[in-house]
Amino acid sequence: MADASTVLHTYVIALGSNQSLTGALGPVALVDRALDALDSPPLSLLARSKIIQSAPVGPSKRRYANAVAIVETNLPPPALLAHLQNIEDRYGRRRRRRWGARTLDLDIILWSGGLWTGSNLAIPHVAFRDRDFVLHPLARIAPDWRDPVGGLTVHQLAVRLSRRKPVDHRPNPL
Ligand code: PH2
Ligand code: MG
Ligand code: MG
Repeated sequence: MADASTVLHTYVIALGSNQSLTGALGPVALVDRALDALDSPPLSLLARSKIIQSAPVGPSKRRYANAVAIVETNLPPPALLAHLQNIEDRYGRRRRRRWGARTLDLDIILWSGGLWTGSNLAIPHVAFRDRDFVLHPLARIAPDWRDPVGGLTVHQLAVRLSRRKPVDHRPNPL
């Protein structure tokens, strides 16, 4: 039987940044560096999207640079999470407020193994079906990858999200 370290896993990773680390390392450069880190052992980069700029979702005011990547590795989900947090830390990530501005955010979105539920990790990522900055770049590089929960492809999820009515932010009159 193959031991755990020889099993190859494939993952979708979402990258985001909306804070500079230094004058020369702004959000786009940080996402670009992170893409290099996702192509260094024990990871290899199978595909990547372009880097896009997106309006912030949540309380932070600054625009984001976002991208998605597909990586192959022998790391199972908890070990990959630790590895990604290590890369975030290397690029100056400070864990303060939830959804606060961040120099680098690396989120596991999908996994070739399907579902994973742990105390600090859930795959698929709980919010990815609502995030155009994840679904639209991902639909360009992995349109046929299926959400193991609802069974829709990434392409179908992206189309569904762009058809959905924008949220009405006016106060409720009642
Ligand atoms: N990440 C968040 C919260 N809001 N908005 C955009 N546009 N891009 C992100 O990567 C992002 C966000 C939490 O990680
Ligand atoms: Mg995130
Ligand atoms: Mg994160």
